[in-house]
Amino acid sequence: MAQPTVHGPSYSTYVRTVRLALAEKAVAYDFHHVGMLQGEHQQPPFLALNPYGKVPAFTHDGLTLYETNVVTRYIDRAFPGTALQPSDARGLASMDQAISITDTFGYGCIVGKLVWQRMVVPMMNGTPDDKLVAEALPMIRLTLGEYERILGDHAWFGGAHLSLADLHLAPVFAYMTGTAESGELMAKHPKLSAWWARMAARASMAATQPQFG
Ligand SMILES: N[C@@H](CCC(=O)N[C@@H](CS)C(=O)NCC(=O)O)C(=O)O
Repeated sequence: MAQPTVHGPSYSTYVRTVRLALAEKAVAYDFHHVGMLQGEHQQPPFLALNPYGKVPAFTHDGLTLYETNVVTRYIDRAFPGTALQPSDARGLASMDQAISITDTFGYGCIVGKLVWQRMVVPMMNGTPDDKLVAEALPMIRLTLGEYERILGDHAWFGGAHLSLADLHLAPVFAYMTGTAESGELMAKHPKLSAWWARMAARASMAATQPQFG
């Protein structure tokens, strides 16, 4: 079987989620950089893979997929290696809940507002908008509280074993924990903090470090 290809920039959280799934399953893949900050994801070559212009896209043996949630589930089903989805209904529900919260609420306030203002704007020589950050904090607090509740006393979001939910959240946390606000935000959530320490130490995280420039 041919190797799959991930299309997108390494600095995208969603691209990193797909790469984490491949790394955790020890699947070899090709990585095709798409310069999102330069607008390449809105150009015809990438739009031919994902007409919605969002990274990542994923190709494998004539199959083209997009939407990270779809791609990571395909990877888990199509390739041998450790299962990344729990087999019990409750574990799966926790996994799905954490992924859905991230897509619907967490990504926008944590990456779209906090991380964007604190990291991306300064990288592009701009001045962060503190008002936008302040506006994002209540939703971030709510979301982190929900993560803490869903995790409960489990080691991972799907239960006793690492699951796709951990891989969806980790790239978001990797950026969030680099912001000045993170210490205060995470201090209220000891279980989530312990989860992040476990997750950040995995070899797959070291293998998928974002590269800028
Ligand atoms: N629903 C998409 C979201 C992907 C997404 O938002 N990717 C961001 C980068 S992390 C992106 O493409 N942003 C570019 C844009 O919105 O123009 C998925 O699950 O893959």
